Amino acid sequence: MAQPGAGLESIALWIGTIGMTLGTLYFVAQGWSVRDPDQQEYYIITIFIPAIAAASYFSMATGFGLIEVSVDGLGTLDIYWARYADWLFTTPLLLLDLALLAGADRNTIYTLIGLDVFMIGTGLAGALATEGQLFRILWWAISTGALLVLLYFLLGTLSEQASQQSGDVGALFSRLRNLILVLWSAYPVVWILGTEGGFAIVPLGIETAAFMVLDLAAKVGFGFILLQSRDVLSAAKPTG
Ligand code: RET
Repeated sequence: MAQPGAGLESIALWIGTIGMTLGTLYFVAQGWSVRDPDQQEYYIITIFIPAIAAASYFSMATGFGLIEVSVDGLGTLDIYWARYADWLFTTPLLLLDLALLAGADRNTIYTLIGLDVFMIGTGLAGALATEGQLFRILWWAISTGALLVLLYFLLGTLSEQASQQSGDVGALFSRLRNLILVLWSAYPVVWILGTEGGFAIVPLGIETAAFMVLDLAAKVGFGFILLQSRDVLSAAKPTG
């Protein structure tokens, strides 16, 4: 079975495992005494985000989450498929947190989550594609297109709906939305510069460390900011 490379690759995966586990435990401890159902909703969603990632990182650190893919013209690539399993569930949960805060209507939530699942699914297709580098890059372009439309909806429709919330809710929403804009945009860049894109400008060890830092910030950092503002959470009201 494939094993993670020694050194930075393995260290990054174990830091990811420990960081996501600690993040999960911290959110559980913080949410233990919360009785307001509206606030509990955010805790439930936000606890599953690092919990799923902790399992995914554990699978990657121990080699289960890694496969070798033989690509025409590129040879054998080490592909961490478990990332996509993680992202497939956690990125919709992150969007759901943000949409609840914005008081988004159902159709906006479906659109965001649909785009997101499409983005991760086509990204996985690119990671597993064996037909040559060009096809991997085409999948990347399709996935990145979905990300751009998703970010456009965050800045447009969702921000418009959030603007109908009280000042505190709106300010928290803007902070978290901006965090997503910056962090999520970095993922396709790491992917195309890293080993998946076939250029391998960034070696797998550095790529693994970069994804780990991004994942911790996008999950634990995001949850930390969101759950810190308990009173604000119960002030967010559905608009649609
Ligand atoms: C992929 C494939 C290449 C194109 C694009 C991608 C986008 C990934 C994103 C992932 C976000 C992950 C988060 C994880 C939470 O911790 C799949 C790398 C656009 C945006 C936020």
